[in-house]
Amino acid sequence: MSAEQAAELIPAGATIGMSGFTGAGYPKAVPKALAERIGKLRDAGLPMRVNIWTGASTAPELDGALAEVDGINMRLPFQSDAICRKQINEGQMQYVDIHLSEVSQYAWSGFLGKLDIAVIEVAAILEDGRLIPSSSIGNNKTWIEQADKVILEVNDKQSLKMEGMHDVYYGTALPPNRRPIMLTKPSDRIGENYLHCPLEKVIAVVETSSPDRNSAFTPPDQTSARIAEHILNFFADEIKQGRLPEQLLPIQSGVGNIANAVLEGLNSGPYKNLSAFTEVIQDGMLKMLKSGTLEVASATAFSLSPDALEEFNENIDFYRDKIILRQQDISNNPELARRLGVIAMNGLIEADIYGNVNSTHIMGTRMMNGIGGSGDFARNGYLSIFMTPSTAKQGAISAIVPMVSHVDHTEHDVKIIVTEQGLADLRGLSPKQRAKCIIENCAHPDFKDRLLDYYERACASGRGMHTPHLLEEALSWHVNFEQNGKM
Ligand code: 0RQ
Repeated sequence: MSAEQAAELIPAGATIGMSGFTGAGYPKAVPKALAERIGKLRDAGLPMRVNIWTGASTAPELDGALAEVDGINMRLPFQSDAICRKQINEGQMQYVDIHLSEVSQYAWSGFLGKLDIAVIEVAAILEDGRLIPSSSIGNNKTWIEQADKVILEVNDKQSLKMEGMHDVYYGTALPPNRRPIMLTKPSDRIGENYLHCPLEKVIAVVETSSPDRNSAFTPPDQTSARIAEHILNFFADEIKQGRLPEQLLPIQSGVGNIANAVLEGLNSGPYKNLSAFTEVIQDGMLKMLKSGTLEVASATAFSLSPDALEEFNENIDFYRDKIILRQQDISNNPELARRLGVIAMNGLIEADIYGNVNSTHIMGTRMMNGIGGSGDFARNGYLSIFMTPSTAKQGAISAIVPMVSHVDHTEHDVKIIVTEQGLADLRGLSPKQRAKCIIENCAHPDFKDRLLDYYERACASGRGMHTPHLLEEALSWHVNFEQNGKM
């Protein structure tokens, strides 16, 4: 049926599980048609809102379109849409930020209430009803299983040649019935190539023909290239010290320009046959697979620029056995991240002198995107690296502050912090040693002396000497920014 007819089947107040992860594999037509319907109802004085669960961020056709008509009551988990962000921060939209590996467990356990409808993009429906997933799997398996009704979007712009690339694991369970997940290297396949959906749940099938929409990456600038260089030097030294094997350990890389620059850096380094156990495959990883730097990449989604998407579609036969897409409770699974010894590399908004990291909140109150998968990997990885430029907003903000205004990753989960200034290796250091190491290596020269001064006065204050702070001053840098536009 048409997207408009399918959208009519969604009742007001419904909770909808949508496919989609970092701009890949999201439904292209039904959310837009639903937004149009909600807009018309709103204009007629009959407001309608729905709750939206996804894998992670989607695209303007989904999050943007629904938010624009004020159609989202509650949204979870990770999102990066500008209109959603505005509504979340103006208090109009409820937003629930959950570790990406845990979302399906929340749904299975009933922590989130009932899921009414799943809207899932697939590449094709086979004669026997099995579904060829599209460019992300995310929470699709869970949404199909948990929802009362399912709407399928079949998108002919998703290459049928992806068949065989996915690995959907049907062995998950809730405690106390959980069994070990028998995956011991990123290349292991433990599931099936297809999603299953009971026919009686399917209330609509909508055909679409529209590619995933992602913007291009900006090429690495000097700052991100310097960050990548510090990380590469660190890896080289760890190999020399015998703390990392020559082929490193499976890498996880967050999304964004800096993460992409690090991948570019790895690609131009001496490495061969690396592996990735990550959630998103972005341009840099495709290049690494092409060059042989990377042998295999396990993830839950693509996040490709238009050029990279074209290159991928033209060369799927080359990539098919080198890429495995899994559901996000497996791609981000803490048991697996710990077992495989993942090297986690993620961005941050600010870190404090003791190594606590804020990845989500601007000035402690305004949501940026959400924690995404960073917590899944940072706590459970073998190495957790957080990277950032040392300043933001043309130097008005220091990424290193006396105390973070919100904590996503505690000092216990943060092993390495890197800025373009340098790299702080925090392993085995006490809080006071960490403070000196972070200020010395990571702070921008414009802020270094003030950070040191804060730390020394905190030490001299005669208060607790394990993690010295001046509580009346600890957040004064943020207050200063809010009042004067500069820290
Ligand atoms: O804003 O573009 O308006 O200038 O934040 O910052 O430096 O471009 O870095 O794109 O890597 O994003 C933490 C947000 C970093 C991201 C975060 C402003 C800065 C800019 C972006 P402008 P950069 P990135 C796998 C892993 C959590 C989820 C995660 C993120 C914008 O990495 O969402 O890791 N992480 N998932 O100007 C005010 C500060 C700021 C600041 C930066 N201190 N104060 N603004 N900015 N620092 C992926 C998934 O899980 C799906």
